[in-house]
Amino acid sequence: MEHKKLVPFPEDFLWGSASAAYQVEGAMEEDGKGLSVWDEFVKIPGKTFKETTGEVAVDHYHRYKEDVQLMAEQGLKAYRFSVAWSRVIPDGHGEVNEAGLQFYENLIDELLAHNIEPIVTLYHWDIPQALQDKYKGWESRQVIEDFTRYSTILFERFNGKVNYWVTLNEQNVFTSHGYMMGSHPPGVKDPKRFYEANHIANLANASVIKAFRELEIKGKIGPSFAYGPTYALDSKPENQLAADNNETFNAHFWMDVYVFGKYPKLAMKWLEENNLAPTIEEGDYALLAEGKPDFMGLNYYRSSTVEHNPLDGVSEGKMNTTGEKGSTEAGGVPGLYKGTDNPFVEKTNWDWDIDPTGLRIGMRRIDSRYELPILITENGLGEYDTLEEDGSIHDTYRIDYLKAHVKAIQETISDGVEVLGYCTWSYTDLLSWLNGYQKRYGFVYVDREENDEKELKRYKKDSYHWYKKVIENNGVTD
Ligand code: BGP
Repeated sequence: MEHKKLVPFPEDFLWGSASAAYQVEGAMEEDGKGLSVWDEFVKIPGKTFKETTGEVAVDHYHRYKEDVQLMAEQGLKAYRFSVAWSRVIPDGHGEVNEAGLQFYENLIDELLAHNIEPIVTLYHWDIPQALQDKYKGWESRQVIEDFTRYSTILFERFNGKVNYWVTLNEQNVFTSHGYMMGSHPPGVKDPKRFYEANHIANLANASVIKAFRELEIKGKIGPSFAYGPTYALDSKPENQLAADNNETFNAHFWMDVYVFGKYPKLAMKWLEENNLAPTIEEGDYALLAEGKPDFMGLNYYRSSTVEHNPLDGVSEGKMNTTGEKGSTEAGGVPGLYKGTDNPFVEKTNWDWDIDPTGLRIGMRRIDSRYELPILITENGLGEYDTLEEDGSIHDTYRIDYLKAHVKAIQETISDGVEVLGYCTWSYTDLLSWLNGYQKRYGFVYVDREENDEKELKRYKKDSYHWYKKVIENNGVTD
């Protein structure tokens, strides 16, 4: 569908950028912060690229004013960040640490003073280690109450200052990596435990949204979901079926629960057949039904392409966490689908498909099925950057990537889809969970390497100046 004339971006469109606590803050044990599962997990040899940790990260905890100053100068309209649960409640369920809350209040006030809308993520993967030790974190229903209490403390403290709240960041990613692939904490590889923990996370998500409504907190709330559309390799019906399976099991399986309060029938049938269905207790569906969000937060990086996978076909693949192009090995689920190469798109050095049209397709699919406004909570390009001697960084490839995605958003708006805003990933460079510091995403370069923090000095990349203009011109990219 080509439009003769593109509809302009809405006047109040949120041109933003994002980060997450563990990836930027550092100050691991400062001002009473408790440890999170990530603080501990990264100590296990071989889990992260070159054993990198977020102990110091990019020191945003101490440099937040400098970072907000850079945002202000750029004209940024919104900044999405996450709160570290263990900073606010060090052991996850006991006493509140006022110094932790104060840090976030200072950050929010600093943003507001510069007319930057704070978008607050309640959970970006860093559950307090104490809860992991006490009751296995997301595997116990006790987490529902603890997570709701923690969230309520934030709602009440920042009510009126924060208008956009994100509940769980990429529930599909933290549960599948944490319990199926063993690559995120708690490092478990057990499909049964994965589906159980995921169900509990669904209940926690709904419970927090329910509390938000009951307390009549101002603003909008919704999850951030990692989604990219799935394509079939070709028009062979078996491959189309595989694409269908992938959408059902990797997208509807979460978004249906958020919006409709139930799992897709097809997926539940398969889970039951394979003895993997989560335990549903009385009252679960009633709670899920009360968790309908105000928007769908969308983290989009890439689309994926699949083909038929026989019952004795491949399962586990291999991730590229080194930046050696071509080192990914596609995985799948026997009997459902397997990943394959899309010959029509370019890839990054980490083998992620670059596909701006995929963003448009994805948003249209979300719009048709869920009829909710979309807030793009992440989108960006992880690449190697070079700091030149004069302090410049010529990241043309990032500008190209972002420009194409901004255009795709405008086309999607022109298709009639409601899009509230666009947060790029990320504002400053930061720690990529499994890929160290060399996989950079920011508008602002941070001078540090995997195991050398240097001075953590900030430099504006070319993309910084480019985005400044995009914001000034409300989406006109050149
Ligand atoms: C998303 C996460 C972010 C961020 C991003 C880039 O899944 O929400 O926290 O890390 O992906 O991914 P990566 O760092 O693996 O390149």
